[in-house]
Amino acid sequence: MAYFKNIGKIKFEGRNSDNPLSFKYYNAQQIVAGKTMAEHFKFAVAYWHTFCGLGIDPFGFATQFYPWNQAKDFKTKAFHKADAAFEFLDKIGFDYLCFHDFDLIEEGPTQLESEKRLETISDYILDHLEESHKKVLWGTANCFSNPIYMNGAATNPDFSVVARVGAQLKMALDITIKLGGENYVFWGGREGYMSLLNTDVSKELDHLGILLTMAKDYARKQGFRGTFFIEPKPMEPMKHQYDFDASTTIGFIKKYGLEKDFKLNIEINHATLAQHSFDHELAIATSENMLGSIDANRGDDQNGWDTDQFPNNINELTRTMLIILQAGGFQGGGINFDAKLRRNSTDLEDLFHAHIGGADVFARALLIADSILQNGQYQKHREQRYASFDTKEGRKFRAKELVLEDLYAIATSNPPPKSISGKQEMLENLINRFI
Ligand code: XUL
Ligand code: CO
Repeated sequence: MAYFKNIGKIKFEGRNSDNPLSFKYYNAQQIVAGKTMAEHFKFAVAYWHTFCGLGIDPFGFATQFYPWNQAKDFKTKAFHKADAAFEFLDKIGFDYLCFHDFDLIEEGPTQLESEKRLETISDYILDHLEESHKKVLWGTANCFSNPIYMNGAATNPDFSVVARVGAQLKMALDITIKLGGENYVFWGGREGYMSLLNTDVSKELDHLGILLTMAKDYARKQGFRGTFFIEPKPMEPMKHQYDFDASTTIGFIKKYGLEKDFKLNIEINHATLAQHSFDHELAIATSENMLGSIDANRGDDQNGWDTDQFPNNINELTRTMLIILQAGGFQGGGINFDAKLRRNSTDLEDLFHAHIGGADVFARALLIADSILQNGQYQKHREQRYASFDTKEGRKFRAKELVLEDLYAIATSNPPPKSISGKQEMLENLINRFI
């Protein structure tokens, strides 16, 4: 069945086109900095927001009555959703999907029943994938919606729940591998606490480390060669989540010896919830060679919630594309639009406007960042700022060949340091000149 009957394949028409259902900047096959735009971005559609979303918020019922969600029985609904997903991917022209296990089909009353259901729907999705040549950027397990996880999933104080998480992770890994998933994500929505009064933080963090190690070992045994990503978020739904931000998560990954297999999936709106800028999180991740993938969206400047709006800030994304380009791209991942329509955007074509806008703003940011890097003033300024470490003594310091007494000797035998401008405004102007 076709769901988006009045919409054809979205084409690149350039910035002068008046057609809202066309790309103005995203031209999949256009080469920028040695790669096509499609290769730079690996855009993915988030199954949960785009095909499962209903427009519910804490104060209101569903507003988005998509035709693929109307069947009464869960199986038909799952098949319809899959049809809609592949029609959408074909028309928007992105190569990838991301999903949680229970986005694909409604969770069953028992683990075994859920497994049976997922077996059926994944057979159907596999056929779609093979036919369309579309791919799975990453899969994940929803270990946060079911009430059994209200006290935590891997960090639950009850071992029987931890075992249940293990069973669900095994199932989600099996499905991701079956569907050729290129990566696997862990987002710890319930891994944290509501109150420290009832929480043993040290035990809980250990349990999380042990479970992630088990999941990695199992997937490797099954031949999974992709990368595991942890997606940091500081709070929501818990008061405090353990994977607070990039720095905290990198520390966790290293503490549990997972750095060979795990990288980060950085989400824009999670960065802002942690009171960071997105480029801050990317700079921290790339400084450790840990930028695996990103979840693209944006928050709201005034209220600070996880509003998951589609990205549209060209200045912010130019700064982030500068970091991503200089890092040589992502470690295995791409750009997943973990974003949803506002609940009063109720037309089917709004799904297209949202994804078109997201792809265009990234494409435009890529073109701008590439011109900035080709111009070279930006890199030159940053290099010059650290030029003193290229002197004989500066080099020795970086090579750890000096002791504190050497610094004392250098400092006392030289004139006092001069004041050197950081030139922030000049650099801000440089970025704006290219925008
Ligand atoms: C929640 C969030 C999740 C993860 C996958 O804020 O971002 O959708 O991306 O579980
Ligand atoms: Co996300």
